[in-house]
Amino acid sequence: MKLLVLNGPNLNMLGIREPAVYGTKNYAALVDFIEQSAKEEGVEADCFQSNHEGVLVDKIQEALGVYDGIVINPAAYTHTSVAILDALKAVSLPAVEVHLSKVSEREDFRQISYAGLACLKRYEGLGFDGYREAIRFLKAYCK
Ligand code: CA2
Repeated sequence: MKLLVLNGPNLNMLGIREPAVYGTKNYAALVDFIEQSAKEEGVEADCFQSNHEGVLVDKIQEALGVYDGIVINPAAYTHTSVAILDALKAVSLPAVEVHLSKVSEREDFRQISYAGLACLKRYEGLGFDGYREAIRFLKAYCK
């Protein structure tokens, strides 16, 4: 089983600013954590991060026929991107939304999730652990 793990804009800045919201560990540590979690679950996972909406859309489209599922933290594009929603719908792969912070308890403008409309499940506020939960969920779902 092969999963694509997508991270959106500014997540490459993890550990550099806003440690109270996003933690102190950096993006490389997140990738290590995801790869380790996938290995423990006997799943293959490829991680990709971009600050660009269209690049994320391209990656989702290219996932068709290659991956069994998508774990996505669209970051700020969560709340704005109909293009990412449409891409997820277009490929129709099982997808899970992850957020490091507890988005549902944050600002009003973060309360809409377009990508979430095409996702089977959401993990929020669990920090890195949300990605492991998403991998576990997709492994069980795809059985
Ligand atoms: O909680 C999450 O994972 C978010 O997807 C993170 C996004 C935010 O726009 C979403 O509402 C919730 C922001 C990612 C920015 O990450 C930073 C990391 C370090 C310093 C500044 C931003």
